[in-house]
Order: sequence, then structure tokens, then C-alpha cells
Amino acid sequence: MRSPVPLRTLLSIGLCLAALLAGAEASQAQPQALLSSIARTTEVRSGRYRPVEPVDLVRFEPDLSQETYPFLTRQNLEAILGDVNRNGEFDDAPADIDALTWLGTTSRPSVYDLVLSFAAASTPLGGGVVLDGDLVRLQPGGSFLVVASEAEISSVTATRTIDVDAAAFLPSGELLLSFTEDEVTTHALLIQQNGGSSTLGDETILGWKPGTTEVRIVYTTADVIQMVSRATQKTISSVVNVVGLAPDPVNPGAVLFTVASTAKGLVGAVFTTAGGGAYAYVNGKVLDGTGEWGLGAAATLDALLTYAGGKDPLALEVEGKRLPAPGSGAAEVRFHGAVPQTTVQFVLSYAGPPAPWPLPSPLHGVLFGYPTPGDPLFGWSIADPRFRAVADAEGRGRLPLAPGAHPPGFSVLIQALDLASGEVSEPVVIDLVQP
Ligand SMILES: [Ca+2]
Ligand SMILES: [Ca+2]
Ligand SMILES: [Ca+2]
Ligand SMILES: [Ca+2]
Repeated sequence: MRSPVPLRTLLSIGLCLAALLAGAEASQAQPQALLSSIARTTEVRSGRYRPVEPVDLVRFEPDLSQETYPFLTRQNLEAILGDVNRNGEFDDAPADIDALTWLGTTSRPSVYDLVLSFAAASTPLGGGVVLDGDLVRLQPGGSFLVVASEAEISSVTATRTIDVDAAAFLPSGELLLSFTEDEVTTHALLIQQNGGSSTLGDETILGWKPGTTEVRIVYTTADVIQMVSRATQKTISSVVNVVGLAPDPVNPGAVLFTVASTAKGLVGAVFTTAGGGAYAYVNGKVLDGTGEWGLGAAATLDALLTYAGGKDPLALEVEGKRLPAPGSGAAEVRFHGAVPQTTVQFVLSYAGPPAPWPLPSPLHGVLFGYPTPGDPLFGWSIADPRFRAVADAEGRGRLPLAPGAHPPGFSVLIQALDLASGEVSEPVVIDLVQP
């Protein structure tokens, strides 16, 4: 066995190559990528990837790959959050992300730039509670930074306990919001803007300038129904709920939105407020819900954002959560988003409390390493060529794992490093079953 190659050396080689690639990419026009979450577990049509779950964030570029790829999955969250309930299993991810936006400060969001809301209250490692009306940023190591709290939002809108189910920061800094349930307000201006009614329907799109008490209704329930009617060229009586919001990347000032109705023409569709209401039009594709998401069935998109796309992020998927017992077959970690036909290094360690360490990167900001340096699997995985894989022409590949090589009864954390781009994946944890 060769002596371990320090991860930082591998990374610096990767960064040199990445600088050349970045120069080549800059001259090409960038398509828009859509990042979304779904409301119910749905299969990906190609069958190449596991089912998409309500907590997963998936990435899709209309009219390009026609396939949905993971961006942040339950398995990533389990590794980043740690064994919160100390039952010995990395099984503590929230069940459902129901709102998604970001502050838009970098060219492509990392999972730590995203602003999220969950469908139910959740408890991170180290205590505290994230409420379903809170908007939070995931922090490396599994804590959450509150960007806007349920208490603030209910205070400025003069409502009671609320659940935010759609959010979008606009370039102006205004934060658009929608609630999961109909909410009663005592705010005089909101009542006035709501046609005299104190009940804000769950379709209502509110605007708030964070840090101030300035709040307004941007679109009433009636406005939303009218825009969807115009888009579908049908008389719609209900859209059930507004569940996703994002700035429209094609029509400055307009807003993309999704609804919870499962009616044909509404489920899986993305609407824009542009022109008084239309189906969104992104990368030359009309997002009317007819299969653009590469999913096995039309799915309600309960969280949405867009950004200038381009290269997929390096992402990992594990077939199942647990490796089989020794002798009963192998499992594999799949990756995509690597630079085609270049080498991906997998780095392992035994899983414990999340202890990320920063990897400053001139191209990607600060990345975080999760495997523990000094752990016996860490040095072994870097030194052993079996933990390297070459990406195919589409940047995909796989790492077969033979469970007999590891002691059972442990959880193993795995992260991938793309040597060509210098990018690292988010970690995943897999459990090795007892013999
Ligand atoms: Ca969801
Ligand atoms: Ca647990
Ligand atoms: Ca929520
Ligand atoms: Ca809503």
C-alpha cells in the first residue's frame, strides 16, 4: 500500500485543473437551473436514481438534460445533521422541505447558502427547535441559522402561529412569503389590501422587508386564481394553495409560483406573474407540468428557486441506506456532476458527531470536509486506488463497496472529491449491518 496522499495536495492539483476549465466555461451562455422540492415521494423516470423524497432538493435544467438530479438529499442531511436522537442511527433528517430561497450572493448556491423552511418542527443536534414557520440556513456541522423566525413573521403580519410554505428573496431585498394554512390577521393595511377580509388565504403572496415592519399583500388569493386561469386558458375556481415562489429569471420583476392543486395543467406546472399570468418559460421550455422534471409522475413542486445553471454540482447517492452483510452482495455509491473522464477520489471515515473542517477554495468559496483526518478509514481510502473512480462522458460513475471489507455495526461517512474541478460533494452516511 502506498503512503497516503494528503487531501490538500490532491485538492491543489484539482484547483490548478479547475482554473483552466473555468476559463473555458466563462465564454458560454448560461442556462437557468431550477432547484425544487416535491410534496410526495416520486420515482425518477429513468430508473437510474432512487426515488425523490419530500425532503430532497433536486436540480433540473429545462430543455437540457431532461433529467432530475439530486442537489441535497435526505442522505446528505443525515450525514450533516448527525445522530440527533442518539439512537445509534443517522436517521434524523426532517421529513419535508416546504420552502426554499437564497440570498443570491454567489453564482451557484451551495447547500449552506439556501434558505429553507421545513413542513414540521425539527430539532437539531445541540438542542433548540426549528419551527415550521422559521426560515433557516443549514450550517456545516448540522446547526441552523435563523434568517427569519416564525415569531418575527407572525408579528409583522399580525397573525398567530404560522407555517411558511413558500418564500422568495427578490433582488430588491423584499421577502415574498406564503403560509400553509389560511391565517387571520389583525393588520389594518393587510385587511384593506385583502378586500376587507381578515382571513389571508393560503394562496396569498405577502411581501415583507426583513428588519422592518413594512409588509404588504403582493397578490391576493383572487389574483392568483385569475393568473392561473389566464395561464391555463380555463376558468379555475381553486388552486388549493400557493406552495412555491421564486423570482422569474426571464421576466425581471415577475415572480414564479407553483400551486398544490393536482388538477391537470396545474400539477407540476410553474406559473409566472408576467403578462397577468402565464406558464413559466425557461431555457425555451414551457413549464406546464407535462413531464419536464424527468419524474415518473407529475409532482407538486412545494419549493422552488432558479439560478444561472451550467455544470451540475458533484453529488452522491447511495443505493439503500444500509450495506448488506458480508457475503450477501455489494452496494455502491453513485456520483454525478464530475468533470467527464476525470478521477473522483472517495474519502471515508467512521461516522460520528459531524465535525466539518474548512477547505478554502478560490473557485468554490469555502468547502467543507466531513471525514475525520486521522481516522483509519481516512488514510486507507486516500491511499487505496479502489477508492477512486473515473467519471464517464456525462460526469457520472460509481464506487462499488464490498461490505466484507469493513467491520459491521458501524456507520461510515463518505465524501467525494472531484480532482479535476476541486469540488467536494456533500457527505453521505451508510450503515454496515450486523453479521
Ligand atoms: Ca418538499
Ligand atoms: Ca438517530
Ligand atoms: Ca414550513
Ligand atoms: Ca401557501
